[in-house]
Amino acid sequence: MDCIFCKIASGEIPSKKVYEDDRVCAFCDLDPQAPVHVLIIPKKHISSIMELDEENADVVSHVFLVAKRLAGELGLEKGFRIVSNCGEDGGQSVLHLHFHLLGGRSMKWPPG
Ligand code: DGP
Repeated sequence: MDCIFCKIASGEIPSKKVYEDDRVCAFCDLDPQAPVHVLIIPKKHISSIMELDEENADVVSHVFLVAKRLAGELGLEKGFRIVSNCGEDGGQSVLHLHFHLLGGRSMKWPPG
């Protein structure tokens, strides 16, 4: 499958990985929007939130536990934001489910 994030997960495309286990990996975003901007992805290809179902959704809770762990390791004690853009109006540009972990600065609301 011609998916950038599948290739990052497999190591075919290099990335700055900050976490990896059998189900997920996390790496620094190429175009950081905050001092800490990490993408956490399931290794198995899931296109977006819209492709989640009872069979594959367990990985999402695992992603959040990994996010909590990374927030501690990356010094985000003051807080952070997790974002998953979905579909065209959501601003999703890579069609492999991913969660942005953003921190290291104060976040605005609502996002643009
Ligand atoms: P989204 O717009 O929510 O689909 O976010 C996709 C993010 O992926 C965007 O912030 C930039 C990042 N990105 C795209 N291609 C690469 C890549 O090859 N390597 C890394 N590290 N990040 C990438």
